[in-house]
Amino acid sequence: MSRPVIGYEQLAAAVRQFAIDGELVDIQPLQRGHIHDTFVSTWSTGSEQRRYLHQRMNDKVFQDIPAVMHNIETVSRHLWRKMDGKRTLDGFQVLDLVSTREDRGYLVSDSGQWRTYSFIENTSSRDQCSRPEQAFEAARAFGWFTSQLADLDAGHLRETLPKFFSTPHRLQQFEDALAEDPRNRAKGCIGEIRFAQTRRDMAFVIDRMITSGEIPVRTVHGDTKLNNVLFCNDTGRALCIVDLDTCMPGYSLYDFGDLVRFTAATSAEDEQDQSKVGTDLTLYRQLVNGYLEGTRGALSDAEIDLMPFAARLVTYTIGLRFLADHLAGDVYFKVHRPGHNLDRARVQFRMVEKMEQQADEMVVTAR
Ligand code: GN1
Ligand code: MG
Repeated sequence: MSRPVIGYEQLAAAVRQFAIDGELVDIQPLQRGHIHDTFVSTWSTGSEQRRYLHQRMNDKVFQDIPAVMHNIETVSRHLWRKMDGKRTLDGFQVLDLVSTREDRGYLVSDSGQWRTYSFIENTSSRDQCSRPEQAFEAARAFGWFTSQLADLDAGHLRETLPKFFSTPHRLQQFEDALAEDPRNRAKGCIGEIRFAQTRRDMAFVIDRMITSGEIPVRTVHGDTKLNNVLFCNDTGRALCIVDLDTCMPGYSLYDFGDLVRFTAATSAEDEQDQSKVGTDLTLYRQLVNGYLEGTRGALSDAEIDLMPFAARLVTYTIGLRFLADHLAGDVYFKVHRPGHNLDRARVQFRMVEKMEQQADEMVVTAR
């Protein structure tokens, strides 16, 4: 989904509305995510320079921005309260939302709806692991995040994107897009459509277990890509979880499954060379161990047993979303080349296939 480009003056006008001291020195775009437009600004107060991260939120995707910001503020407040004035909690930092000069949590302006965070310095994010311990660290961080939110009443959070985590819902969206086929693209992806259809039974497993009470509803992060973890440049450890857009009631294994989908992948999410696609089992084991460590005994035996299944299910689910968006004409995810969403869908489905073959090696025995 492409959005209007924005000129420097408009950008500067928006960021100046936030309660930031000093003089604006520079604003640079930051390429991250498929949804929002992100920028980093630098401000000078005499000898010191500070940076801030600004996002123009995508209000086509998130049609209820007040609800999104309510969730982010609720989750952040919950974590800040636990920090009790300290800079870190169990070694993790928490995102610091900067208010507008009118003391609002976000800005509504002619150029869009904006939010701002203090930039967390001396950290980096990555799309791939350069060392297996990074997978452990990322999973530990997301597990920790879930365990810290376990005592937050999920009823306080709004469902900003209805049925976001529901695979049956994603299957329905895919089937609707296929039935309509507005761009006449179905004929170009028969193999992927077949793949999606032959695995449809898998879609209903988790929903059934939630309904029967076999697994609980928990507040989840909802977008546990490796690049949503900031690593400390000095220690190499995970320092901060970012992108709280999809913090909503869900099932915790969604987070674990999405971690595997992205972090244990042997290729990029949009790799065009199918021979590179797969799941790295060393990284997978690190993710399992890190997630168990981070959740600190909070997961039930049933949830732990489902970890390999969740990896396949979430990968399949995101594949359905990419394929549905390709069929619908690229209306949701940003695309940077023709067929981009189809490439992404292909990678997800190939990973599912590989994980089906690796099922025995993915069983979790540790508790
Ligand atoms: C989107 O924009 P980004 O990268 O934070 C999407 C996630 C998908 C992900 C796939 C709100 O996240 O659900 O898993 O792309 N976010 C939304 O890469 O739909
Ligand atoms: Mg996101």
